Amino acid sequence: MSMRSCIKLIEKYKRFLITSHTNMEGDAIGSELAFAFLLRRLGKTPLIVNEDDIPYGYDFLPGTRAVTRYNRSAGRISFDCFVALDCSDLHRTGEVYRLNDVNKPVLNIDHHVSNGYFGTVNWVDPHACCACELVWRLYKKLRIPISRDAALALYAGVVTDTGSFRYANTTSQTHVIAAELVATGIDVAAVYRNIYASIPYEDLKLLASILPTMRRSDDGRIVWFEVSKEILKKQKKIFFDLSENILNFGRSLKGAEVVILFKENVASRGEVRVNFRSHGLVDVNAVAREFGGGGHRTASGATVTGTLPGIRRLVLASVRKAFNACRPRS
Ligand SMILES: [Mn+2]
Repeated sequence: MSMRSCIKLIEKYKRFLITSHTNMEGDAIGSELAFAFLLRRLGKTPLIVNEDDIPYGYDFLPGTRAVTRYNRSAGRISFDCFVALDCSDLHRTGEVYRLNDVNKPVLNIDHHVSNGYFGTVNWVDPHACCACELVWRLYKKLRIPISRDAALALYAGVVTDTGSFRYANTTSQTHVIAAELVATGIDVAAVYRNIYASIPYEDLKLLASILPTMRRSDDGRIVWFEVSKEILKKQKKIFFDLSENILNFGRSLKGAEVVILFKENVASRGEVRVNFRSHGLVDVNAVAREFGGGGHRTASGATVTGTLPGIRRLVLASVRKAFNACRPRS
């Protein structure tokens, strides 16, 4: 199924409940907002409901104030169509998918190669650099002019999912989209400043305390960090995207191919979030899948039950195995 079935669904219904994944970032919030702007232009009624708050650094995006947080005890929200953006499966929405126990049609718009095709209509394109690219294509197809507000939201998604045009998912098309968005007059430097250059002092100190946990394999190709419950408990509220920042440090290390972050879950006992980044040689989506997770070839994650040392052993063994399955580099 494709964009065509997606458009048919949009045309058919009036009220849309839009959501994305937990641990929101630029692509999640950007695609939601831009999609909601598009629906409004079509005379539809969109409502964005998320499990999490708007992530730190993104509240400058127009429209974020109208975003609702999921509330189990709230009254029923009536809608005709449930839209999941940037979600590989429905459980990535947290509890929000429960709002659709009324069994309304589900529109699944995503770019994760691990997408489970859970929708009534599935528009999944792993070649898209981000979910925002798909929403941008909708604007083009429907010939809807991209307002500056929509451009800002889309640009935030493009920038964050491509690592500011540095990752392997950056294509000439990515730059074509970016050029068009910038031409609407958005303030590119302000986007950077808001998303990347506004880390609270305490958060940067926390990051500094985690960096010494860095270890690497003998050949230097696997690098990992560990965040214990104790470290996280010391600082109740963390505003910036701690995981992304740690992983970026690992990724910048010479010789590193795969970077792993092990983070103990503060809320639930014996659960560890494992995030993977790869420069492309190793498919970390496949590795994450072994542990019940998924994502992209170069960025993925899984939530694993067990102790941190035990999980570390299993995960490192699996990554080593993945290296052995790769062709040796010439
Ligand atoms: Mn994305």
